[in-house]
Amino acid sequence: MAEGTKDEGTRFDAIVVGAGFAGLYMSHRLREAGKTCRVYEAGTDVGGTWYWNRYPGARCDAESLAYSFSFSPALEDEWEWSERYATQPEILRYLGHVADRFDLRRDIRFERRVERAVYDEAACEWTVTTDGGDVARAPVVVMATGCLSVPLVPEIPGLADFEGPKFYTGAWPHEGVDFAGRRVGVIGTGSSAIQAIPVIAAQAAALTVFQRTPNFSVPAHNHALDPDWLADFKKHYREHRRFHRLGLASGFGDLEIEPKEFEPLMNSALEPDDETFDAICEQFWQTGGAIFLRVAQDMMTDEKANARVADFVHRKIRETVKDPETAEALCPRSYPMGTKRLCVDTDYYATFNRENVRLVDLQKSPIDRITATGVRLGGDADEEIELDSLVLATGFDAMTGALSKIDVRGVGGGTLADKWAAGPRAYLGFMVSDFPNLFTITGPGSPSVLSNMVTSIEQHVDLVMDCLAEMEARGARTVAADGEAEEGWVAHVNEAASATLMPKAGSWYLGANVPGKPRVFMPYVAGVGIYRQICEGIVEDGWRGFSFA
Ligand code: N01
Repeated sequence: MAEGTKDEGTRFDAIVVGAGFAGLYMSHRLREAGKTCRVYEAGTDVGGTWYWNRYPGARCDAESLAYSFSFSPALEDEWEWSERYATQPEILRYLGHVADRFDLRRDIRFERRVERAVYDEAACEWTVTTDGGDVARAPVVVMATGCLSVPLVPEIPGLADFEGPKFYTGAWPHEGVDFAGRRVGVIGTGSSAIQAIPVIAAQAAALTVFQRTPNFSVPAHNHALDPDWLADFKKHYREHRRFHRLGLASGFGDLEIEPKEFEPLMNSALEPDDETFDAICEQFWQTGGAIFLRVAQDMMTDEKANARVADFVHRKIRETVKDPETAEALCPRSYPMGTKRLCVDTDYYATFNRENVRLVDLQKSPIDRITATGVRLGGDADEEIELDSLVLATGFDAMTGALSKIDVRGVGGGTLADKWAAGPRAYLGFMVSDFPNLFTITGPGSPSVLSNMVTSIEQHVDLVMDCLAEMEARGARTVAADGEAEEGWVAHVNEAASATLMPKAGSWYLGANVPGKPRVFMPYVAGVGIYRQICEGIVEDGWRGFSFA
């Protein structure tokens, strides 16, 4: 339980849960509008996902000049990003700077995990309680809880028996970990592992990577930002930001090629002859980053087109990884490329050429159990791998995890957990019917994790402020999503996903990584530009689908 002053029935205009990008910007906008606000944050400082994910090699896979706030040109001007893709410590420093610059810390209570939020229909007010004993009331609650903030503990027999240190990438020790001279095992090969593995391999005596499903990864081609280039870029920042908000790239950036060429280069990956096809793919590969998925218009809709691009990546893996068996095991084949989150790496595949690195293909040799001193493989392997340290890069209960952990009770005392028992339902991913005056920043049903999160966060926070202004203009005390509008939106989100290859992988987008979680494709696939236009249309139509009372 946290020390310090407690809120004891204190009333605010709004309560914000979380002090990452979303919570910070939300509290800034509320403050600017003259509203009182309390932010509760479980960590000891600001940062959200960047506070917790401190594993070696952690950096953002959206470009720093795009993955940063756009609301303040002065902030843009004064902050100097040092690299194309910022490291976790640099992003955390940036968020600390934002908190100080806009004097946001005074509204934040740290080391407070929100446990309950209960709506009182008569008073049109929420009561929020924390594990630090705070009780606070506000007409408005904003959930800025993040999409990837609840690390998963995998169900692997014997996990508790391991006697050496265990580290979760999503909750890494703040003091750092020295792997020098140690025999390290990494379980998982998602984005976190793919960033951590090359760095751990360079430190450890031996590294064993336990891979259940190989992931597609493209090179980051990260580099320091040239000060002259940066100064020139900043002259056109507004134009770039407009592109991030409205472009097809889901706000990711891809600054080295935009805004001049943001259309995919191939209408269909099936059209060009082999030489042209390879040359275009190579151009994208050399550019680096998640833009690779835009190499062809039909990349995410046509399985054959996707397979042709995947084959290019398989060839790249085979060219890089010297041991043919390891190279084959690293080639993803069980799902179309991009239907699991594309990873962006620095030297991931080349790391498997190191003498001290071994890949264990769990498809062939599954983990039988974890023992006190290592990992026992079953199947044909029947082998025990001795380990000193274990790294679990096993992912998150994504998008709904953080919200489901809070006991949220809306109209009639109904809980959010019950409402979402068969999968999340939210209007625009922004409000949930029966939960008036409660906003979900980048909630399920919005582009969120398929976009540059900062672009999407700013749009949702601005929409909250517009919604509060509309309430005031109408003299309303409550706003709520209509059940029918919500049903329609959920159907549209599913339909949009079904028109693509996205549901074809057992991904965390679908909740497939969490045993027992209903399989519903959670993010909205159509991109930030289209989503923004839809939201603007709804507002112009007098907030269609929302009821003010
Ligand atoms: O998690 P993941 P992550 N036995 O869920 C494996 C964002 N992010 O933390 O695929 C063995 O992707 C699991 O295997 P499988 C980004 O959006 C961004 O890496 O389920 N293995 C998988 O390989 C990303 O997508 C950045 O078969 C087990 C891995 O663990 C998201 O966070 C950096 C297992 C989990 O991969 C999540 O990434 C990092 C078991 N029992 C993360 N259980 C950047 O901005 C799970 N696995 C760069």
